[in-house]
Amino acid sequence: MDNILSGIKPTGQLTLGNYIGAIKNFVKVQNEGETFLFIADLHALTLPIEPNVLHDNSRDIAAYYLAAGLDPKKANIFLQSDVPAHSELAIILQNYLYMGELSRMTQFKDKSAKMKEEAIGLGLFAYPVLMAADIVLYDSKRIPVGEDQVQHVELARDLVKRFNNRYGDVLVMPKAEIAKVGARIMSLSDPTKKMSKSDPKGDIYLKDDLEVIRKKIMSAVTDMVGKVKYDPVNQPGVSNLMTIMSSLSGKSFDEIEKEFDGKGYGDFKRAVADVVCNELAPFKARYEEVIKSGLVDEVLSRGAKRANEIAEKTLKRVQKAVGLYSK
Ligand code: AQP
Repeated sequence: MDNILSGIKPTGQLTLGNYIGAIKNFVKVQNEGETFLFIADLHALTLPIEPNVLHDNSRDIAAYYLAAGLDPKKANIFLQSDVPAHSELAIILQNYLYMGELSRMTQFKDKSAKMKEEAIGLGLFAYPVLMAADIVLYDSKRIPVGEDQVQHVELARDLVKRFNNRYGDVLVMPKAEIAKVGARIMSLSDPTKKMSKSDPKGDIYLKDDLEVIRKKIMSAVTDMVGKVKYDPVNQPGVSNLMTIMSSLSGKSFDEIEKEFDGKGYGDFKRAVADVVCNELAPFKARYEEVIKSGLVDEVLSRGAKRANEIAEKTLKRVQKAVGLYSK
């Protein structure tokens, strides 16, 4: 069975996009191979963040992982910063990725677009280098991510090809896996933009009360067409709500279109809100139980122990390949 790796950066409160595009898939794949799920706290430092916020968000993600049904016996849950090999490997791998390719990364362009050049941190630019290190450390072939992270995984693949061409079969080739439905959940207020934890407009937060979630869905932007139809170009708002409904209920777009044929957007939105709240109500209750249980510390330390074992081996292999060894 192939190893599986993914992560979430603790830059803000998790959104329904993170839940559908990432966490739900993690729960599925944990039975299919040894799974490494890290909380990307080093990546979170690439944009300004308060220390207590970073710390609290990191532990919160671990609690949400557990609440979603991730089993620490199957999935190793850990903080990226608890495994020093991530940083050490990134220092080596940065020599095999180039400025041109890093400057073409969409995430870098989006996040730096409104910043003055003097204020753009090197870490933000070099983000994909650290991410490539994250990916290759666990010899993972399978990388379940939302659509926005595919470009970074592709760059990691280029790096592996380049590195192995030069040094032999040292690194395992990873591959991004995206969900068939729900790989890109859009903002409810601007459905042409991705729902993003660092951009509060149009977000549904997992922390939101169910009533707030209901209100947000009821006031989601739709259109003047007046028909529930999957057409992301002409009806992005309705299509986004259909995606949310489909990925949580398992109904196909065809089934949803038939169910709401001749009905108004009010009925449709109420049904979407029901599906979302039915899914999140037990999840939120489990999250509260996890917080009360005090399990998070133990899970993180057990996960880091196993992650360090594997990561150290890969780091040694890379160091040896490039000539960094004493005997
Ligand atoms: N809107 C989304 N739809 C589907 N999947 C999504 N993901 C994020 N937003 C959506 C997936 O969640 C995982 C964790 O993401 P991340 O924390 O590593 O960073 P991100 O992709 O940049 O997510 P955010 O929420 O937009 O974070 P910020 O605002 O900090 O940049 C990834 O698998 C991602 O694809």
